[in-house]
Amino acid sequence: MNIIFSLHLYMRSFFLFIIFIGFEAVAQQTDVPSLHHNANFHIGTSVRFVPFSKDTLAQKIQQHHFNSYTAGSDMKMYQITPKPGVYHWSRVDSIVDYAVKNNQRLFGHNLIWHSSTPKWVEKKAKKNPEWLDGFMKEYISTYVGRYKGIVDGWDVVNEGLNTKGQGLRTESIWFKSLGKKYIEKAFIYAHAADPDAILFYNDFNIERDSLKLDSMLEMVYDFLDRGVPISGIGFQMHIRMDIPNEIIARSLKKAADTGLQIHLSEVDIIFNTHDDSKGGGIQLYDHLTKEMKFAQAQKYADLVNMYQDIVPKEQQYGITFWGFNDRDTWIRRFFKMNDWPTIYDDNLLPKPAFFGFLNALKI
Ligand code: 9MR
Repeated sequence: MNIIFSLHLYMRSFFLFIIFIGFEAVAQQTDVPSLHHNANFHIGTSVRFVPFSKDTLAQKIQQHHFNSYTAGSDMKMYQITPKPGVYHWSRVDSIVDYAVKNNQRLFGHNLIWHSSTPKWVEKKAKKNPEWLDGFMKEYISTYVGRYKGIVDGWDVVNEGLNTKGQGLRTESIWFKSLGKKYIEKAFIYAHAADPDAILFYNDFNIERDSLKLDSMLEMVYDFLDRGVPISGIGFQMHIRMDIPNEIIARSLKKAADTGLQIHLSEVDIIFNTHDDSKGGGIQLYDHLTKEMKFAQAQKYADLVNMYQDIVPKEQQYGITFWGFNDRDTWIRRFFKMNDWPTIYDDNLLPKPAFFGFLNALKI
């Protein structure tokens, strides 16, 4: 398979090169083929609704390329229930209107995540750990129930595993209060509220950290054995140029072997590196050269090829970018470093990365 795979990639890079020469000079924001019209699976992006709803150019591009919408933060717990007993639905309702109007699948990100748990919930759970189970049940039932049949799938639990290596994230308030059972309970509550929703476990670095991947798979197989209603695995896929394709391919294969839906849920590709912590960027490259742009195009193409070749069609839930342009990327804000991880540039023009991705799509 390796030789055939490499030959296939080699041929693609040749065609890509020809296409760049033709397109780079003329490409306008939406004067390029639509990604989702050229794909067999959903193509999505995360969106921050507040700046986005006033940004007509970003909307035009988003409507042109994407048929799946993920909220970057607007649907997280700290937005939904900032105070005890209070639910803020109005922004989610506006997002639903936007997605429906533009024929986009709405993906729910996320229900339970240690990082988006409001302070008041943490405080209460510290005093009374058992309270958290009832709260979780009510939160998930109310939220998933309200958008039943509207939100297509949910990241039910996000980043429940340790940042690196084996095991669960034991310092999370959810684990501390309820033990490892909180994960399956979240799936059970979500399934009860909307039996048709596709329910994902979502995490980062599982494409490259084999110990972390194996911990996740152990959990997934245990859930499948015991009938816990999990239906998908989300690979966030925040990758770096130097993460070997062979490692990513092996991880995708292992996950696809579960038979579950596979979502590349937060895709971007950086050149620099970081230590996974806020402000932890390490600036290796401070400007983007033509060679780097083309290498990134190839990496985007490789990713699409691996997804299409390894994940069976009926398990391809889709590919979602974590923001579609370098101007708005979370990478710069979060890691405090410059980088160019996405498919559109700072001026909202398509990059070679865009053409790499597009050209690799098969219909
Ligand atoms: O990109 C998101 C950023 O705008 C938010 O401030 C942050 C906290 O809610 O979350 C970011 O998105 C994260 C996602 O929800 C989970 N995986 C990692 C993403 C980047 O930090």
